[in-house]
Amino acid sequence: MKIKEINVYVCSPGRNFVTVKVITEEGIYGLGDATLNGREMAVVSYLQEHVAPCLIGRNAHDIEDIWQYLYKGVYWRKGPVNMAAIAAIDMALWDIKGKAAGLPVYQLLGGKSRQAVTLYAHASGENVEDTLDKTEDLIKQGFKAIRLQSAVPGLNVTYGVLGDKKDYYELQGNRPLPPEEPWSTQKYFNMIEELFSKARARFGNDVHLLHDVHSRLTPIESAKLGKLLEPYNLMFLEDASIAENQDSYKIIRHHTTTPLAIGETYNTIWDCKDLIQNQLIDYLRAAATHAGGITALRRMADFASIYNVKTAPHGAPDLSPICFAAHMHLNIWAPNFGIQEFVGLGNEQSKSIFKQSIEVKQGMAYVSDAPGLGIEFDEEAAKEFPYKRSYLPVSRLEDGTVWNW
Ligand code: CS2
Ligand code: MG
Repeated sequence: MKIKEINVYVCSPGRNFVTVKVITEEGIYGLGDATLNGREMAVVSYLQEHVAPCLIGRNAHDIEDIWQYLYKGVYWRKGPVNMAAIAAIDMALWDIKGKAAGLPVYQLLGGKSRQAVTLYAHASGENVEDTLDKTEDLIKQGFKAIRLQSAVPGLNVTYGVLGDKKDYYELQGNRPLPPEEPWSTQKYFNMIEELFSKARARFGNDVHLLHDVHSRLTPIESAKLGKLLEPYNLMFLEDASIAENQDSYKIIRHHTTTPLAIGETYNTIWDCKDLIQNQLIDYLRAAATHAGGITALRRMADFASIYNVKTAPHGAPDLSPICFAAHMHLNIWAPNFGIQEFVGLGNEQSKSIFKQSIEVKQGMAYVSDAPGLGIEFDEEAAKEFPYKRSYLPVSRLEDGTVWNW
């Protein structure tokens, strides 16, 4: 099963996606996602110039050896560009192995630990009532877990809130330069408890509620928020604070029982090893595309399971349907799977490019038994949507200081 060709595609059906196709001499090919929002072309050139030439002629079945070769062989290991490139190759090799075996990837991991994957959907509104109305719609669609985000009065834009945009693609897809967005922790604290107290009053205690702080708070502010929201029994508070200093989560953990989730920006187990083994978090949000693929996420899931940490893979609009497909196989297998973020199966343009076999019903996702990852990529359709440089926003405090977006 020798690797004959590696192609890298960048398309922009509303937002940029980087797709890798590994083709073997037998004609079996695999797909991987290498999308790094705002830095896509760095990964494209990394793959084309530095990774692909080394892999031609290698045995596509040697997934682990190729992973180790790309991880240790670069010398300058870790980091978002390295690991997105390794991730895409890795996903493609698992896809190939599944197709060659005639089995879905989850069977190669160890089979099903459940029949379906629980999803959490996004409710974001211009104010508390608008967010709660959107929450009600999602509950009616059968979702059992919902992430609530609401605009912050006094700030002209807030993370996760669409504003006048019709969807995340329009919100994030066309930023020729980084927009600058304001942040005020005080204004945020003035509104956040109302969001969840009114949500529990309106919907009761059965629905799981989640919230993404998006790294905006210091550890002690996160501790204060966790305590403040304890009466509302969140499933988890995500990215309460940046954890480049993993010890900082000891401050949060000391003060609150609100479960904590983190990890969507992590590239290796080293970014979260201390958080996990010191049981400072409850959910690990690492994404296959950002953290080195299926091989890496399987290892991280096993490590996390030793410390009662569950997986809750990132599922934002800037991860391609190929990454979502990879997560589905990991999620249906992982004994310590917690929940999967879900922002829909894409827009009409992306659906014309990425043909997936996942079924979503009543807030649950069902992986197909198609061999490999169970997804196809239409190269011709992708050509209709060429790459457009686009950036993530930059956050500034009201005094102008750059902050965590
Ligand atoms: C967010 C992401 O979904 C989430 O949890 O944190 O949408 C994040 O903002 C994007 O992935 C950034 O590109
Ligand atoms: Mg997040």
